[in-house]
Amino acid sequence: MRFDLITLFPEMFAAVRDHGVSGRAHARGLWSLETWNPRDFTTDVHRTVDDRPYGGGPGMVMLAEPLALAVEAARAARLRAGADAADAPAPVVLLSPAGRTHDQARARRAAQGTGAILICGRYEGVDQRFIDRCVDEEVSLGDFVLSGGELGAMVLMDSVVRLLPGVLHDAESAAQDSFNPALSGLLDSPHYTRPEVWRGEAVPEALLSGHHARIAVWRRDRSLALTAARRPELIERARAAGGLDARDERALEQRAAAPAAVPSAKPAGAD
Ligand code: 9D3
Repeated sequence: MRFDLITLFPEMFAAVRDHGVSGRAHARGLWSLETWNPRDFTTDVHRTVDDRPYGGGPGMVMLAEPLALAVEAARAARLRAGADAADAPAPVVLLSPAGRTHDQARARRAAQGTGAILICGRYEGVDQRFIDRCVDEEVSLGDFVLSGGELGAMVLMDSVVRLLPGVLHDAESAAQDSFNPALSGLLDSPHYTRPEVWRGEAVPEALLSGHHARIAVWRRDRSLALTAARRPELIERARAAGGLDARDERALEQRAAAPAAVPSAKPAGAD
């Protein structure tokens, strides 16, 4: 898998290329990353990559031509490297607050492909004619404002690369397995490690029991309670996908009757 980043800040990508799970996978050759700076595709002495918006308004807009030349260079390099088949070019994706929101389903789909050319915008935006002519899809990270597309592109790549075969250790992969009953799209149960008592707080007794079935039931119940309290829409989704059995439904009913001991997610001040 190969990603080509169109960016004014190529140095930022060391974060995902050189660190952690994605960094290890990169070092092992499971994916690659190339950067293309629109500034290197300018022809004027000032190496201009942006200009003022027609119609007025705040901020600057990225020029179409340096972006288009950078995309064309990236596309040609991918073909030369054999990263894509000539008849199946990788998509050109613009990171944009106006895009469809990235999620795990999109990450899974992208992990089946050969990568992408990712366009990272800066300033107020990108000339719409470049988007119309060169971009296949726009992807957002969610409803908050970033200063540019680079962090979005890194989040997207991290979510895709960790799904590639051989990237995760066996243990990590097993935890991700969709057949793992502890998942089915619910939030994970809480985790504990040593010491058994920390600042007066003990580890839940069930986890110390050594009784595997009892531990599994405890985790499932914590997972259901946490999900019902924080992300009720995920309960609905799991139910619609057939991911909740009769015991799960009973546990949820009991929860609804007896107000749950689920910690608040701190802010909002309900505590
Ligand atoms: C005043 C209107 N703003 C739109 C919400 C302007 C604007 C803000 C931020 C234009 C571009 C940006 C830069 N953001 C991204 O490039 C971006 C982004 C984001 O801001 N939020 C969530 N996902 C993404 S992906 C790329």
